[in-house]
Parts: sequence; C-alpha cells; structure tokens
Amino acid sequence: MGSSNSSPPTPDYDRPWRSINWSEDGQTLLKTVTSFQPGNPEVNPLRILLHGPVGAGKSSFFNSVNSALQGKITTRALANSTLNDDRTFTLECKTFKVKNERPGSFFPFAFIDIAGMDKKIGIKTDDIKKLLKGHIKDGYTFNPLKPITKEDNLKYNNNPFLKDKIHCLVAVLPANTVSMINEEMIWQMREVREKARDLGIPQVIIMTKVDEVCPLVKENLKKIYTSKKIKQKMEECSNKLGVPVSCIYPVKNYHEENNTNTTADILILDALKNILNFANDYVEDQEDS
Ligand SMILES: Nc1nc2c(ncn2[C@@H]2O[C@H](COP(=O)(O)OP(=O)(O)OP(=O)(O)O)[C@@H](O)[C@H]2O)c(=O)[nH]1
Ligand SMILES: [Mg+2]
Repeated sequence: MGSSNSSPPTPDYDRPWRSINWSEDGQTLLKTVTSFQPGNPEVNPLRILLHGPVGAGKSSFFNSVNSALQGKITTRALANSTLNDDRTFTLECKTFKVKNERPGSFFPFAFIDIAGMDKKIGIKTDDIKKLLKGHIKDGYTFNPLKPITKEDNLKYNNNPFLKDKIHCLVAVLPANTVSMINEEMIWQMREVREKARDLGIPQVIIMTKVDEVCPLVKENLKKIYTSKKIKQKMEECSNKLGVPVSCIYPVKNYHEENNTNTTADILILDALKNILNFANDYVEDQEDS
C-alpha cells in the first residue's frame, strides 16, 4: 500500500516553464529599461496602445509601470472606473508619458490608455484602427453618443507619420474572468489584432489579475511560472486572441499596495522591456521598407 500511494505532494508545482531571474533583484532590469533609447530618435516616444475589455486592468498596468520605474506607488491613470449604465462617458484619447529622474524629462515611451471596449458604449474597433494608423491626436474624444465637433476635427491627423502611429499593440486581459469575456468582445479584439498584424504592428498580451486565479501565486508571486493554473490561463488568452503564449506576460498590477516590491516589479519591467524591444524593431523595420 505504502509506496504506491506516495504520489508527488504538489501536483500543481514543479519545474518553472518560463525562466526568470528573481535573484537579479530587479536592478539589472530597471537599468535596461531606464537606459533604453529608441533606434530612431525621430520616433520618440514609442507609442504603446493598451486595449481590452472594461475593467481588465489597463490603467492599473500603466500605473504599475510608472510605479515600478519611480520606485513608489503612483496613480496617474484613473483606474477602477466603476461602471453603470447611466454613466456619463468621455472617451478621451490620452497619452501618458513617464517622467524620468531629470526634471522635465521623460522616458522615450508613452502609453495610450483608452477606455475599455464595451458592447453598449465604449471605444469601437474602427476608432482603434484609426489610432493604430496614427490619425488620432491626444484629446480626441471617442464618444458614440456625441457628434464629432470642430475641436475633434482639429485632433484628427490626416497625414500621420511613423512617429504618430502605434508601435506596439498591447491587449490587456484579466486572468480571472478571461473565460467569461463574451464572444463579441473577443471577436472585436481579434479584428483589431488582425488590423495591427496587417500593418505589421507587433502585439503582446498583458494578462493581469494573476493573484485572483491562483492562491499560491497570490501568496508568493515567484510561483507564477510554476503554476499550471497560470499557464492554463495564458493558453486560454492565446487561443482567444491568436497571440502566441511566448508573447503573453502575466503580471500582478499594483492596485491596492502602499509600496512597490521587487517581485512584482520584475514581472512588470520584464513585460515592459519586451514591449519596448518589439516596438523598436517595428520602427526599424518600417524605416527599412
Ligand atoms: N487583484 C487584482 N486586481 C487588479 C489588478 N489589476 C487591476 N485590478 C483591479 O481591477 C479593477 C479595474 O482596473 P482598471 O485598471 O481600472 O481597469 P481598466 O482596464 O483601466 O478599466 P476601464 O478603463 O474602465 O476600461 C480595479 O479595481 C483594479 O484595482 C491585478 O493585477 N490584480
Ligand atoms: Mg482605464
């Protein structure tokens, strides 16, 4: 009886399926990201678009990147928009730059945080396509209930250059509710992804809320790449949007913490490093062609 019953004690956790160096204490990664310079100085900042369902954690991801880079919790993008059907809605396109340590200067990348894609009233696929191509300037309002104004027309760029385009498309999906995202939303997101693919724009998925799907990861974030549950959710995200698992970065956003911590920073900065490399490669390819 004895020996045949002694199966492995922790079936969920064995060897990590993606390697990450937790012991480098985040400093190397921080240095890599903070010293990053785009190959083409005319395309500065690199423009990274965050898109995805309402409440996926887009604003929280930008805030997390900002916090990891500043070494303290920051909340520049308004997160946690509690949504209800009679809300007033301003879908303004807003670019968030990240300050570096020199006063008045910024890192050479910026995030465009747009309101969630929503069935009834949210940003629409066509709007995102215009954004990808660089037609939409900051301050343009995507509001399907409001007619386009003169001011909006001024914020429409008819002749965008490479610097105005989106250089990396980031789909943000929440690990805990990815199974429940409705088909129409997924279909819309795939359409955006396909448009980006046709334009040659690289794309990644940031999978948020990993703490909500795996209690052991919630307790110890370093278990992230040994958790089968996380891997399974990443595969689900990959199948839903058709993005390879290798381009999916699971993160735990800063959303209720008072302080940053090295483990969360490492995941966030690793995702950022890859996004920047993809964006930079795209810009260089566009110049060549
Ligand atoms: N547990 C957990 N909660 C998170 C995480 N990221 C975001 N949240 C929470 O999820 C909720 C929605 O986050 P937001 O960042 O506002 O989501 P959003 O995608 O910007 O939403 P919209 O702008 O409304 O489309 C907030 O209550 C956050 O605190 C995470 O990694 N883990
Ligand atoms: Mg938001």
